[in-house]
Amino acid sequence: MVWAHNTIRNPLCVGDGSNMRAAQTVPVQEFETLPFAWSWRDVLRAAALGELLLLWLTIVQLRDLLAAALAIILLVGLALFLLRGKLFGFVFQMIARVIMWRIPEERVGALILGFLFADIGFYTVTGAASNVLSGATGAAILLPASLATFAVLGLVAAVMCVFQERDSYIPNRAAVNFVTSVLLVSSIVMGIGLLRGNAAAARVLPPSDVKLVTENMGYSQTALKAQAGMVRVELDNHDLFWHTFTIEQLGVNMQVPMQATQQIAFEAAPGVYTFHCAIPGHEMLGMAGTLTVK
Ligand SMILES: [Cu+2]
Repeated sequence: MVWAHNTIRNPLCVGDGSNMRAAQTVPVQEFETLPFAWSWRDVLRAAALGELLLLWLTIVQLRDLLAAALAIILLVGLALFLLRGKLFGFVFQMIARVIMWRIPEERVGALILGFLFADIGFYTVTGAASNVLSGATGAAILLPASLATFAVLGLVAAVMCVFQERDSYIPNRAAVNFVTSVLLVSSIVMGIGLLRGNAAAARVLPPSDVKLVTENMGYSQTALKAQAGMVRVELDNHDLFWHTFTIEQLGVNMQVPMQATQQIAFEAAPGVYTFHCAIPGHEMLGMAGTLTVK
């Protein structure tokens, strides 16, 4: 009895055709009911290509150096993930095995993409949320929200590809549901953001004493001047990253998300104050200056 049962279940058997079909159609039927069949690998590949396209647009439109650096890391991760021993795969395989102690280069690729998407996702999700809440306009919502969408999709897909390597090849409902939910949420957020953004477009900031722009990890001015009393500083952040305008002596700390403009007002007595960006590493890259109050 046991043998007979096994024979029917074995797809390689040359027995009764109808039994064979019955045993094989179970998983196939499930895929046929899906409008699209995506595996986690498909999701990761699509997210990486989508993010790459957005970064490329950002490089061309904003001349953003961070976007260029991220795009290079993304390309390396994607190449390792896709080539799998083909074409240049041999070189990558050798490098990857030397660096990563014989971990297959494909998994190295998924890991690189995963860390990159975690990084991009962290500051774009917080940036998009902050910009939506502050009623920012156009690109201030669209850019972080679209980068965040692909980053969230890519991060989860990369985790699945690393930890469930075998199953990550199989098209599945969870992947399709996840992609559609993320796309739905992000289009709702972008829609709300754009509607609110248009309504808030007329919002005018009060005139400021100091106008600063941050671009490619630098302040537009590093020697600021203002009158004693209430000082108003406006910061227009053109970068893909968060920046701050921080004066520790005065307890001033204005955090500005990517593509956003913010203003802060504070009391300052005559003197020379140093300001800097409080994001780790940015002051070291030169994001610091002085504010002279007379
Ligand atoms: Cu900064």
